[in-house]
Order: sequence, then structure tokens, then C-alpha cells
Amino acid sequence: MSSRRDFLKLSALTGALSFLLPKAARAAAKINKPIVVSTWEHGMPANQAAWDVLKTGGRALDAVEAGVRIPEADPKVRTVGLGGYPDREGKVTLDACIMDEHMNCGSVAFLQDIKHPISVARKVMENTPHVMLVGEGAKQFALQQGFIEEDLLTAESRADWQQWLQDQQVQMINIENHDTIGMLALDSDGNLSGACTTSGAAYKMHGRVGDSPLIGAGLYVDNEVGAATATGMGELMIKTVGCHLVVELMRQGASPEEACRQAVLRIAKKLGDYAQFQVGFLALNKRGEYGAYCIQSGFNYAVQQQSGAQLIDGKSLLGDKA
Ligand code: SD4
Repeated sequence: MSSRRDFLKLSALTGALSFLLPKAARAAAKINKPIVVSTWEHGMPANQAAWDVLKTGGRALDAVEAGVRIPEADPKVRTVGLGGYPDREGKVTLDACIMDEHMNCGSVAFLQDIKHPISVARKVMENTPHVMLVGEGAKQFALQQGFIEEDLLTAESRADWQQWLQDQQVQMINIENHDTIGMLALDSDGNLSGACTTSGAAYKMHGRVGDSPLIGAGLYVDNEVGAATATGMGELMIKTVGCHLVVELMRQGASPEEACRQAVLRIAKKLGDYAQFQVGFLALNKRGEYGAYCIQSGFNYAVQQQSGAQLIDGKSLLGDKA
């Protein structure tokens, strides 16, 4: 009891004396919230939708779901949801996951014919005892939950796939072929959540699942520390459990950018063929600081906070060496 009283006295004293701190230290002590960050340029309109939730004091979980639903529904975004590039059999198969401040998480993988996998993932989290549903089971669950079945292969995606069948070149995931939206938010209450959704690597094998629906690989949130999400060649994130690694590095004191850089270095050290691929990590910590790092240049990420919206180029391992 007395230690609690001493603590309260001490807090009151430090509060009262905080004007004696240098301005920079006071600014550093302030938590930058609310804030939302997300991968690639399609993160800009997505962040705007998330910001509409956050700016009125809404919950980070609601913000990230609302945010990533924007590219999911946009047929012009060819790598998420409706209009996503299909697999090599011409099927659009979607992967998504979501995680909140209480370590609740939900995920769907290899889901077909449902435009908003992120919302199905949230229903898995909230309405089932499980974390992950895949394929036909995930679709049946979505239909039971009131989602509508629709054909996600647009005329453009069909035409591109037919073109691809001619030469069957596997594409490297990069700015010309950018994919997943991963989004992280810190709300006014200081709580973190994240969401990640994708149609996955274009022209992947039928049945292939990437990192994006895998908690720890494509997304991880620990409300004590921070959150991370990833984009790029999912196999590399799965092999290193990349987003969990980024959060653990932040726990050990790394800044978001340094944690992302260390995770990229881990991939580079362990996986000999890393230079052929793109991987980008994006992280946000409990103080509202953010950062990113990737293998190749060309990865960018969107930030929306009180001061406005920005699109930022991620630093890269190979780009920075050049
Ligand atoms: C995947 N990570 O399925 C996804 C693809 C991606 O930018 O993010 N591309 O491997």
C-alpha cells in the first residue's frame, strides 16, 4: 500500500517537474497516438479509412479491419481481394489474418469467392474457438456468417493470367508486382492491433499459402511492445517467423526500423537465395514510433497520424549497398 502511495507521489512530482526536462526529452516522452501504418501505396486510401475510426477515439482493431477492406474491395488493386491475381489454375485464393491487443487472433487461408477475407478472419477470431480456417471450410463458415459468394476473377485478372500462361514466368514480388496490405494501428487508448490480407504471390501453385495468414510470419502484435507486418515473398517470412522476430527485437530495445533491419539481415544470413526476392517488414511500437526495412529498394509504406498522411520509401539492404 505504502509503495503504491510512494509511487503516486513520485508520479505527481515528476509530472509537476516535467517542465524542467529539455524540450526534446518531453517530446520523446509523449506517445504518438493515434497512428496507422500500412504497406505499399494502396495503404494511403486504406489508412484514410482506418483514420476515420481512430480520429474519433475508435478501437485499433476496428480501424485495421475497416482500413484493409478498402483495397480488398477495389478491383484496381490487383493483389488483394476482388480482382487479385489468380493462381496458375486461374483461381483467386485469398489469405488474411487479424490480431488484437489481447492476443486474440483469427485467420483464413486459401479462401475463394469471398471478397473480404479480413472480416471472415475477424469472425473466426470472435465467433469460433479456433484461430485459423482454410479452404472450403473457411468458405462454408463465411457463408454461414452471412458473407456473399462472388466471382473475384475480374476480366483484367483473367486476361493477365491467360497472358501469363503463354510464357509462365514466375514474377519477383516487388514494386511492379506489389501485393499484400499489412496494416498496424495504435489507438487513442494506446492499444495496438494489426491486419494483413492478400491474394498472395501471383500465379502461385494451386493450394499454396503464404505468410500473410500466419500469425507470427505475416503479422504479429504484442500490446506490451509493438506490432509488425510483412510483405514480399512469403516463404522467407515463414522460414524465419519474421514478424514475431521483429516484435521480439523491439522487446529487446530495438527501434522499429532497426528491428525490421535485423529481421532482414537474419533472412540474408540464413537463406542463400534471398537476393532474388523482395521482403519488406513494417513495424510500429507502443510509443507510436514506426519504421520499415526491406531487401530490395522499391518498397514503400503509408503513414497517417495527427500531422497528416505520408508515403515513405523503406530503406533496403541491397538498395543501400548500391
Ligand atoms: C505472399 N506475402 O503470399 C505474400 C505476398 C506479398 O507483396 O506480400 N507480396 O507471399
